[in-house]
Amino acid sequence: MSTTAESVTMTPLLFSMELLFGVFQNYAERDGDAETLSKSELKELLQAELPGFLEKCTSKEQNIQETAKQLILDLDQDGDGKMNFSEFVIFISAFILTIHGLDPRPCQKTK
Ligand SMILES: [Ca+2]
Repeated sequence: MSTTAESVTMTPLLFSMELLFGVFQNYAERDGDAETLSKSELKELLQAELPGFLEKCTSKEQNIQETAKQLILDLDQDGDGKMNFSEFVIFISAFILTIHGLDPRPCQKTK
């Protein structure tokens, strides 16, 4: 499989990178700003693509919307109140480490 007319060999890593960017864009473009995930776009992405994650990270005092908002606040390096792709990748990398047992506290990671 190749990506462009340049006939780049599609490796598993390149394929994963394209998939990750595609998932981000699919949700980010819903409000017309395809470069960032709003709080509600992030909530939709997490509920569809990482089922159970928001629920697991939501305390009794919070609702899921507040958890999504807190995730953005915790990861928001540029302070725009939204999640850009770089911030999304930081979140996903923490999640991958958790899956592989290298980070035992996925929800705390963002705090
Ligand atoms: Ca958006």
